[in-house]
Amino acid sequence: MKIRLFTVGGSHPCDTVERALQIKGLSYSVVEFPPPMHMAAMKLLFGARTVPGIKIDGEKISGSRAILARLDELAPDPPLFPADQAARAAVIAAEVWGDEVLQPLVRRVLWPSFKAHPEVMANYSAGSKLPPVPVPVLKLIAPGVTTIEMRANRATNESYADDIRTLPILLDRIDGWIADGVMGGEQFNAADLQIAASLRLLMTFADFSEIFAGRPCADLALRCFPEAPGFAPVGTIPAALLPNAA
Ligand SMILES: N[C@@H](CCC(=O)N[C@@H](CS)C(=O)NCC(=O)O)C(=O)O
Repeated sequence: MKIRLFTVGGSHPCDTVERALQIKGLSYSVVEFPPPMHMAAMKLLFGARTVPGIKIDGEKISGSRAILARLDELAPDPPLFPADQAARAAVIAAEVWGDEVLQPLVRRVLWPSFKAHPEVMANYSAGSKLPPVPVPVLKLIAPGVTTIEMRANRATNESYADDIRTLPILLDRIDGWIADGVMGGEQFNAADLQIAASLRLLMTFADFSEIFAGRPCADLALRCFPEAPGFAPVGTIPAALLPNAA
């Protein structure tokens, strides 16, 4: 099987797919685009402007969930979805929530943070295969890039404050799935990969360390993604927006 994965460095749904490929022991190559250039390139190549996209022996698939489902058909072992119908439905429900609720929230938190602190953006290119952009250049292009990305992701000052305030409630929900055995088993399933990638990216923000402290979902994210490029120091997110750690 010839597999080419189309990504943006640091993109959490791209990390989800890459981890699935690794778990299944499939070899692949990566084509990485710089944001926001990927939108036009992906639209041209896949008909949809988002990453991840994948080409498997010429077959094009766009979207992390569709890709994981296809990978599971092509390489069933180890499975990303349980065989039992009820367990499978629960994993898919959590995976869909991770894709539709948590994943966009992460983008709505990330881009306004980068807009306010362009110097932090440079930390997130650590895992990139593209040549590094010097910090002065990054500071120059950051207003344009972050404005385009905020628009594309419907991120506003209001959504920023709301998303940060409600984060602990979302983490409670994930911890509930872990307690119920839907997520967090020894072998990672599709919901683990989808949700843990988002959590791991949020955990690169030192301001969230108290919110994540001692949570089973934080352990899962670290187990799933031991390494995560990027670091946002304390103060990247205004303290006034942070909810009480308790
Ligand atoms: N939820 C979809 C979409 C992923 C997505 O929105 N990816 C972002 C990068 S993390 C993107 O390409 N955004 C560009 C855009 O919204 O046009 C998936 O999991 O594949």
